[in-house]
Amino acid sequence: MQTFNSQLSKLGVERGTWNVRRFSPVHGLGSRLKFGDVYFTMTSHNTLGLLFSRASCILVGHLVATEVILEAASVPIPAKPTAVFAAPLTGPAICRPGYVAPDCLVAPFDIRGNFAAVGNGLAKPAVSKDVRPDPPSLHRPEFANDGQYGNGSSWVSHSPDSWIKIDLGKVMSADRVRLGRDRVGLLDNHDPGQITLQTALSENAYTNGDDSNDATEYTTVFQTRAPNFPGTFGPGESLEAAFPPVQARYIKVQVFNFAAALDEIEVFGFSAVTAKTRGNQNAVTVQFSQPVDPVSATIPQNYGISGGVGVQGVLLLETAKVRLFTTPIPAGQPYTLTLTEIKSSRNEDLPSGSQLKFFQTQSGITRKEYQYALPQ
Ligand SMILES: [Ca+2]
Ligand SMILES: [Ca+2]
Repeated sequence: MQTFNSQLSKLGVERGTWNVRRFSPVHGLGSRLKFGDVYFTMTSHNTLGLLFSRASCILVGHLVATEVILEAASVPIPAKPTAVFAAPLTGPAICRPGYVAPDCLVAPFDIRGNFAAVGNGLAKPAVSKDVRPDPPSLHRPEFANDGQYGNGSSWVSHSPDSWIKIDLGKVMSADRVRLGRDRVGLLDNHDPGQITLQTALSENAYTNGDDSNDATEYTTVFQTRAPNFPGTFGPGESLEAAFPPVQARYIKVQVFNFAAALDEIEVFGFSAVTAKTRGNQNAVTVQFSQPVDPVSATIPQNYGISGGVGVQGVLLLETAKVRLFTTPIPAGQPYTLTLTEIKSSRNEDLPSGSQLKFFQTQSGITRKEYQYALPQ
């Protein structure tokens, strides 16, 4: 590991990607630092991902720093989370007693296929570095994977660059993590700042406040950076971070901002992601999160469509995408696709009860796909 340790004004920095290992400003949070022609706002004292445009460094504004240590970063390419639909609610939103809406609201949601949800029987309640102490009945680490959305069931950090970890209960093949701030009352504050996701196969101490050995136990699988990601959630927004499938038992989420709020952390593995007709009257294209087993994924009987639509054939379009050839799919109504008995190329099962909703419509379509030959 290459380390720079220098007075800022004398610092010569090579082009590349670096983490700020230690930063000792006389003026604190919010100070601005300029490297070449790229500005960074310092919101914490460590692990800030920086991309330097050239090998120079000057002081800007009132920033006075006494020391900076930079380490070459062994992190993935800056990644961008995708806005996705939140899981559907499965019950009414209720107000935790003693508080008013929208702060108090909690609501259960569909936890099928979600490795992190305690209610699915394996995962353990989340543990965190710290938690906002007030009000304790609305913010707790274990609320980050209790199967309920809403500020009234959230974790809020209590330091910059804090973390929260979830024990999935056993080693799973994970490929996506979904995060949000408030999927019930649509509060739009306490943004996370930049987010780092790490996974581990083992933990020496899965306990609140304990991150001993984490540096050797955990591997980064996803890390956001400006300007790819502004570090904010929109009102009610769910963001999904997808990464190559990784064997993991522990998921660690690090959030950059002080008082960052997460109402739930959801973790997924092999699953069906989207079903779209693409304007085709006799076909549905299904995208999976990982490559599929070409045998089980091309058996028509493993797919069922509501509304009396029959599946007559299945074509493997790509390693993780199939096209179902169907009886006519009348326009103007929603359908539910149910998937069973399908395995990934790594021989993992789809979560039981896997379903996708899709619409057949001829309006607003910007891309249409057709298939002229039925599979043999
Ligand atoms: Ca929750
Ligand atoms: Ca540890």
